[in-house]
Amino acid sequence: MKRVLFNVASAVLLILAFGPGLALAKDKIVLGFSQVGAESEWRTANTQSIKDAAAKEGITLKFSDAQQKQENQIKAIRSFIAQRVDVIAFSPVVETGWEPVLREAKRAGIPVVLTDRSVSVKDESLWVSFLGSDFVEEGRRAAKWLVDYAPVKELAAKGEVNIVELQGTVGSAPAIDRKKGFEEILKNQPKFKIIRSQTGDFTRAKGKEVMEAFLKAEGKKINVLYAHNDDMAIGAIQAIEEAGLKPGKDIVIVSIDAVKGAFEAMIAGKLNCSVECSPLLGPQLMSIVKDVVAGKPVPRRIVTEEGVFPQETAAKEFPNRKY
Ligand code: GYE
Repeated sequence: MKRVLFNVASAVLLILAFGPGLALAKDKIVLGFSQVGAESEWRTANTQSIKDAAAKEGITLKFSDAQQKQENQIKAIRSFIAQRVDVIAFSPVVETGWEPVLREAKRAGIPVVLTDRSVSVKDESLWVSFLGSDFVEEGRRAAKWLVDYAPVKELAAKGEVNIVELQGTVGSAPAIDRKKGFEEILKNQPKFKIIRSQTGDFTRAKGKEVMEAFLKAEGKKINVLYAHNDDMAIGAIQAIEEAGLKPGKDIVIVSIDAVKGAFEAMIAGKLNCSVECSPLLGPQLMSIVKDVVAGKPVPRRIVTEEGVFPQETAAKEFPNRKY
């Protein structure tokens, strides 16, 4: 009897000593993350934030870069399902076309968290939480800044303000919403006209190429450039300079993201304003992932907090920027 008791006691001790460790090893959360690509400074910072936060939280991250292609994201998500990861998170390149693959994830019992960009699906039970910015509000902020900017006000007092718009990736949430928010404010401003609008796919190279075409078609008529992200604005700045014009002066430029490259352009006087969109979503994403795995309720929508940075604030703010 004594011996039996002794054995039981040592078994309990063994479990106490190694149990939690064993449990931890087994319970290490596996997160499958499908990223849009590496199209912009914003995206690179976003990827870094996710990788750093996963490492910090001891979450095993399976990371996949879709090179801006929806089909690659669908493949990645299917492979995460096959590997039976604990949670799938992704930043959907476009809004539509996700039902089939999200249904597969649901059937496999794997919760899906949306980060940065949202999807448009009828069945809202296909995802558990969406963490990211309010892109419509960013568009509104860009337009509000523009109509209040003194040199533009002067222009509007004299005549029309001709705007060209560089849109983000066709069908993506930020391109759709940033256009919508901007137009919503300008609707009440009859002097402000969007004379050309085309996609530059959120990249510098495309932003430059499309701006060249705008300049060829409209030349000196262009008063303002609204770019859906800083990278396209930076590409366009090159095109404007090559056309012999002064970016930030001959053409007023407002864009979105507020990445370091935008601050450098503002300090150089070539960009007039950048509306902030934070890519540092990693820490919040990991906390949602942990809660989902623990069966805790998570908010359906978490909106990132952001500001607006006009050129005159750039030099002071630059040292504080983290991306
Ligand atoms: O503004 C742009 C990036 O989805 C918010 O994607 C993101 C956008 C960001 O390529 O630079």
